[in-house]
Amino acid sequence: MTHKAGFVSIIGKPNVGKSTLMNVLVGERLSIITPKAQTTRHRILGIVNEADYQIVFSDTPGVIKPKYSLQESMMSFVNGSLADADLLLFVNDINEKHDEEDVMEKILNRNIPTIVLINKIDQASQELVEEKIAYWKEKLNPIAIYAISALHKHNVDGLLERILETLPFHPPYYDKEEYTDRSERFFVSEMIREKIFTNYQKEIPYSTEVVVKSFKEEEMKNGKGEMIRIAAEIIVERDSQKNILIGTAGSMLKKVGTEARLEIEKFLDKKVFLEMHVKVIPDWRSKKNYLKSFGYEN
Ligand code: GDP
Ligand code: K
Ligand code: MG
Repeated sequence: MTHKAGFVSIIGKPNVGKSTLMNVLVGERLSIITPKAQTTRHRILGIVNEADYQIVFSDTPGVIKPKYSLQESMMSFVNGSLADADLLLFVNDINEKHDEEDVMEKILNRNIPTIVLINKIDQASQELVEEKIAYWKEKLNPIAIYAISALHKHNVDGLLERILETLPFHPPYYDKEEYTDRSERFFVSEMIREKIFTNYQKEIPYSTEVVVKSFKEEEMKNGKGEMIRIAAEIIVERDSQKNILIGTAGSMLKKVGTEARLEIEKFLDKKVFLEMHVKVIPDWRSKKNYLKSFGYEN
């Protein structure tokens, strides 16, 4: 057996750059990225395939103390990803003073080889980088520490090699053609959610879920090739949120729809027709049956 394969979990506090890193490592834009905490709600696999190895990365939600059922489910995705991991990438933001005891507790409890990634060094001095390296060495004694900038793809090449060194010899877990476990419909709903995170303030992003109701390939008229017709439902918790989401004469929803469509067209490499409706489901974030139907199960 000369083929290596394994599961590598990317974990850390919210907003440290986990999703940015996963996309860089996989070379695909799988995970949505915004400046807001709790953008990522699921465990999303990103698979790197080469002739002699397969690395299965898991992007996960940032570790927080759950306050409602949706967040409990988000944390169970984190725990599930830890349970499967051959290797952990513990990401932190060099400029944030998070209390990371909860993440460290998860790591130290499990005895999984860990690499610490000190991210966003593009925004820090060399002194601070050295200080942090010493700090994490002392705190966790990881198998390696890398100071990186995921955003600028800085110091990430060496990381991939180090990951490979630690992975066991094992046959591939997934078909070597696959680069994720998620469907096109899932990524479409995530891209719409990303635009909601970047276009609205306060509680709107956190109160919103997106469900793709239909996804159909159609021949365009005049033999211009194929297009995809997508119908999506945006779910919020209250009528007032619905009004904000739609905006005056539908202006905000139109803006979100246009931005999302452009993103989806890039991703699918096809022309897209996107239709969106807003629906109110009171307190969906606390209702197990809705959470289940939206895929928040572990
Ligand atoms: P996550 O919540 O841990 O998944 O973090 P994201 O990947 O969503 O990133 C959160 C924010 O940090 C986004 O605005 C990213 O553009 C930004 N970010 C990520 N990596 C870096 C980096 O290396 N340098 C800088 N300056 N910003 C970064
Ligand atoms: K984020
Ligand atoms: Mg994320």
